[in-house]
Amino acid sequence: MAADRALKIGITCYPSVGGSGILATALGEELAQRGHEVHFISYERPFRLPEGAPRLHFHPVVINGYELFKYPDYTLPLSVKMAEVARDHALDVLHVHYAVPHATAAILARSMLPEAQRPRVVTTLHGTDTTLLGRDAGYGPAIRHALIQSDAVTAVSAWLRDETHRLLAVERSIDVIHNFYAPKPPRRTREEVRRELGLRDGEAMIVHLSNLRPVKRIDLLLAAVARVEPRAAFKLVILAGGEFAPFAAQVKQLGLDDRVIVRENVLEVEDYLQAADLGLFTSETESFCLGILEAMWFGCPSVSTAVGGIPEVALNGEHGLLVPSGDAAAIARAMETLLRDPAQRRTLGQAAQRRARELFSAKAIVPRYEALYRRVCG
Ligand code: GMT
Repeated sequence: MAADRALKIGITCYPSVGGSGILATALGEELAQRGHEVHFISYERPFRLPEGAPRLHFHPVVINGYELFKYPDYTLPLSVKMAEVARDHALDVLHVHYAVPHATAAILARSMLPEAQRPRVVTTLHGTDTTLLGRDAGYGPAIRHALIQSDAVTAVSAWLRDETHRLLAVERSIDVIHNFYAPKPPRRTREEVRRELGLRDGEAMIVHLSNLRPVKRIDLLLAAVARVEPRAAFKLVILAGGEFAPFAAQVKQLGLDDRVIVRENVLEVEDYLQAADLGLFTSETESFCLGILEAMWFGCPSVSTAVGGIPEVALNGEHGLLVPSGDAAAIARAMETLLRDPAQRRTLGQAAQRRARELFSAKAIVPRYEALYRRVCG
């Protein structure tokens, strides 16, 4: 294959709010901008995927309900659609994000096709596909099989690579390709956003963005914020990619009603990130944590738990503060340190921004995926 021929790449990811789908969508957009033909295959259009962009296509997987099935099946219709798109568009590569069930479907799709039409399968592990489902006896062996059968496997951090080797005992090589972020230009100014949020002069904006799943430990985040003194010094803005209602009672009980502002399903996260002074992430496990990177990009340092791949994203004391997992008191102390010291916040934020641009930009990361595709295509 000519080294610089444009490739035809199928991408499957979860279309809903979540780091793996966000990363896959950004990768697809970047690949299309670089001249490759990109075909997304999923049950819904990924929520950040722009309409009408050149070389960017979407193929929905249609699921029919059958009474016989107590549990609806997605894997088989997905694999049939993958095979169809691979054949009709002569895909070079099927790149699946999040192993379950995408990698299994891709392996099946590949084996349904005659040899000359088979795409190479690249599987990117994002986190709980290894750390949660990989431990599950009902999933682990199928994940392991799909990883062994993939033409290449990548993980979004060295920590996740090592966890995958440890938990799934896959003896194959796993490439580490960290996540990247390519922000859209904010649509409003920092002042406009702060006005919308009712932030007074000198009041710091703490930001948390995630899908609020249990691993994010929103309970711990709120408990830690409730300990921070003085309360008048900050407001916590939660950009919720999931329903916040289950946490409303805790907010009330902690007396945080006037400190916590929630915005659900925000598409323009950049507007809020540019207005933020400090990020807060209290996850109990995290293979990378895109939210930290998104904040870093806007010069906003974070206080976060030192779990999983987070220490690969931000170094403690250099790009933010890392604290032990599960320790509300330590989280609150770290928050107070940075809330009281805008100069330190600025220094950490500037270093964080430099690191994000150097290591975790599209320019740094997308060529690594392109090189990987070319390697597996031979
Ligand atoms: O939310 C998702 O879409 C997947 C989720 C997961 O549980 O695997 O997020 C993971 O992928 C993100 C993108 O690579 C990472 O930034 C997150 O750290 C990671 N989440 C966990 O490991 C818990």
